[in-house]
Amino acid sequence: MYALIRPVSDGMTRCELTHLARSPIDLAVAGRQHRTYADVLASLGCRLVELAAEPDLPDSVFVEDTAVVLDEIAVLTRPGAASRRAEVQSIAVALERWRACIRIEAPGTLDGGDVLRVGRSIFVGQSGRSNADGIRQLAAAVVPHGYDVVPVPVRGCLHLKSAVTLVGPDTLLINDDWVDRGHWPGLRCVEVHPEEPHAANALWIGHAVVHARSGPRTRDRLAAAGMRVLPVDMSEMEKAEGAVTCCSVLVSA
Ligand code: CIR
Repeated sequence: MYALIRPVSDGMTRCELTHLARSPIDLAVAGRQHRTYADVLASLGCRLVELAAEPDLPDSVFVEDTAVVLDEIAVLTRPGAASRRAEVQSIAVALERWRACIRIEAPGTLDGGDVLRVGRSIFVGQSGRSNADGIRQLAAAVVPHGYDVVPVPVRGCLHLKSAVTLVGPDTLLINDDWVDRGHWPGLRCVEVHPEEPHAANALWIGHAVVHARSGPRTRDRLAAAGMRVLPVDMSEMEKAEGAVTCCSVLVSA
């Protein structure tokens, strides 16, 4: 497994914000947190591929939003925030080494943070970032490879994966206030602790779950459900509305 990552941008203090008020981001701390996050991925067997920093692209550490990588192809997104569209080019260059790439074109928009794959089903958040045309283009790209695409309404959060992520082969971590669990009738659900609405974003790799240290009560619930949880400090990314899945694009070799 390769993990594409990109260092924190020197411009991150000018990041996009949708649901949070702006608060000071310590770039030095953000850089250290990102390094630790990368070390955790490496400890789980990921081979790190670090892209060049992009000082003029404030949200460029959040590489997840730029691409959807499947075993068969990669779909390069057209992020919903115009300020983020230039992030895609360098990701495209990196991904073309491993996958045939298809691009989402205007007027479509799609953020990778809205895309949750569960087996051969690809759930896509109908968020402020991913529009109907973007979801239609994604379906046109992946249906020929045997996937089905299921649009999912979300409310109160930035992306589908702010509300729900996969933490095991048949287990979701979910915030029921932001998404309807009825979309996944066959799966077990671990619900976030009510005081930790942002804790539904977790990154499942192999036999471990990477999870933000800001969600200790939810972490207890994951541990009680039998998961090996690796907490990482993400405080500065969280001020930019980022979390653990957003900081990498995973590519199976
Ligand atoms: C944005 O609003 O686009 C960034 N500030 C945060 C993106 C986080 N991405 C993600 O959760 N996939």
